[in-house]
Amino acid sequence: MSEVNAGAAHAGAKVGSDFDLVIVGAGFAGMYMLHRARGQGLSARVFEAGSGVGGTWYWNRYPGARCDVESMQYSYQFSEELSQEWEWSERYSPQPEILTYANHVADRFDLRSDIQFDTTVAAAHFNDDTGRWDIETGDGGQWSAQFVVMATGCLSSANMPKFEGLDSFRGDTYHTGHWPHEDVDFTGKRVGVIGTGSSAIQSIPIMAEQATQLTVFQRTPNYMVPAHNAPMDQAYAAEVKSDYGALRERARVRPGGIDIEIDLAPALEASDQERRQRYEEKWAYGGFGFMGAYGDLMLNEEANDTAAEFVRGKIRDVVDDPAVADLLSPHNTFGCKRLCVDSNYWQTYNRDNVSLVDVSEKPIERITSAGLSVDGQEFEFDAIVFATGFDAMTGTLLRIDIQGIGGQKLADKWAEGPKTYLGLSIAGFPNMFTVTGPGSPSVLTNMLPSIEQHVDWISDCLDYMRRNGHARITSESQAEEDWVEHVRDTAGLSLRSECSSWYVGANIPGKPRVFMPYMGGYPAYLEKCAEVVENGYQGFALS
Ligand code: N01
Repeated sequence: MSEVNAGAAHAGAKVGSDFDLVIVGAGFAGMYMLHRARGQGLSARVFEAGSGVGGTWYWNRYPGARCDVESMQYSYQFSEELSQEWEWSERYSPQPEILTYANHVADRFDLRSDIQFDTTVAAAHFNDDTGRWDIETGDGGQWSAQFVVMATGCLSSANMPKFEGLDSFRGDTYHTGHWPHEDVDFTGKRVGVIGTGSSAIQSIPIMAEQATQLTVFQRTPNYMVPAHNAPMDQAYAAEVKSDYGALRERARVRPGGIDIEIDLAPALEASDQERRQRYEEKWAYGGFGFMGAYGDLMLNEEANDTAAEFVRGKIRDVVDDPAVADLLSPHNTFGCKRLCVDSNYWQTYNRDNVSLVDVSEKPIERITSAGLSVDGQEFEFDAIVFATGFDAMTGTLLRIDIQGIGGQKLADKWAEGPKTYLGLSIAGFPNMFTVTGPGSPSVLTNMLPSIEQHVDWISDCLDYMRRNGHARITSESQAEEDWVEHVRDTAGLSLRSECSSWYVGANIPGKPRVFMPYMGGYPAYLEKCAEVVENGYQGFALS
């Protein structure tokens, strides 16, 4: 490991500085990685494309953006003081509050001095001669580091479909994943929204309250469960804080790393009445806990249908116009695309100023100067909101020119889909780690604990290397292949891998269809990561 270059370890250092560690991204992963690296006496520099910390919460500022994991669970756990002092104001935190939290963490742990903002990483090449990474930033900066940690996030490359005529539109355009920092007011405007995923369902009810007319273009309807958001129950918050460790421990043994009740009993063994009652209870409580109603919802089509039909019934109950209710009703597998957690989404379609256009069979033909056209009909807008999601999990990594040993391009290696060992490391790309990379449970879990687990694993690994005099670590090809196969086999066991979701890259034309996150569950994954370490970094070559 190179000597700490203390003089270079400050933002504003001259081009050509060397670091022990370069971290790409200053979201929750990059910030914690920096904190751990400093604790180990490593010189580290974070490069961040945005002008501030927070990652996904920095960019996704659309109206109504909030976390769909409950506030008491969506926070760092590495500092008990931080956990105790921070107070969340709502059951589900709104984006501005999470961003304030991220900024508080950056200040509290004095992280900013080693974060270089407004800087993209254009290239990272492993230098076979020096055994270090040569890194080029978008501003032409050249840097060298022994280790690189890609803390680039799973949903950080916005997907803007290539609509014909896009540049001809005279009004304003917005992407939910790149929302402006200043307030956007749709009062008195005719607004078109493309997409009905989580970002759309959170923003549509708020935009509908402002716009004169809001028209939603829906390709695939989605299943929702209600959030029932409310001001934080202070008694509950105090109870959690009195033993935060117990909550974290309960979460660790859940498949999604979230403390929710899960009943493993099969849905089909219950009577219709029992099932109805169970679903109503879960519905009344709100949130992802609905998925824990029965153990076989994602394993058995027939069991899944019972939940799907229950939700369709809720749509019929809420939406006044039966034709609109029908259009809003999904008929694919419940929970196959990521479940949305909503606040008044379906109710919004009862408003006179909101309409729904089905583009499942007749897609949007083109964007025009005045709006857009579908099936020969032109819709005129003052603004169009693209709630069209992300090139998930691999998009951001592949936008960087990453080259490993012998100049092998990551884009070539992943031409048929991402291949990693544990979602942490890529064979042929030594001393590079990916936080919540493809092949790890990541997006199927509560992201913050998953991020911390990866960062802790990486930090412990760097410490182990230093103690044992190792300069290089790389995953072995066979270990990687075995893991990729295991990830694929595990995905095949669940109904989740069957539909056309961003989990399988189906939203990006030409992207290979591979179920990217690890479906074996958070506890099994934690066990595997620990076992690899216990066996002397099994599956890794250290030298
Ligand atoms: O993106 P999406 P998102 N013509 O990909 C449609 C996380 N998240 O930003 O389903 C017409 O889900 C597309 O249609 P289809 C969460 O993990 C978390 O909403 O492909 N429509 C779909 O309806 C989430 O899953 C929170 O047929 C087109 C929509 O655009 C992930 O981010 C909040 C189209 C995209 O939906 C992504 O959510 C928000 C086209 N050409 C997001 N192209 C939390 O609360 C795409 N669409 C933590």
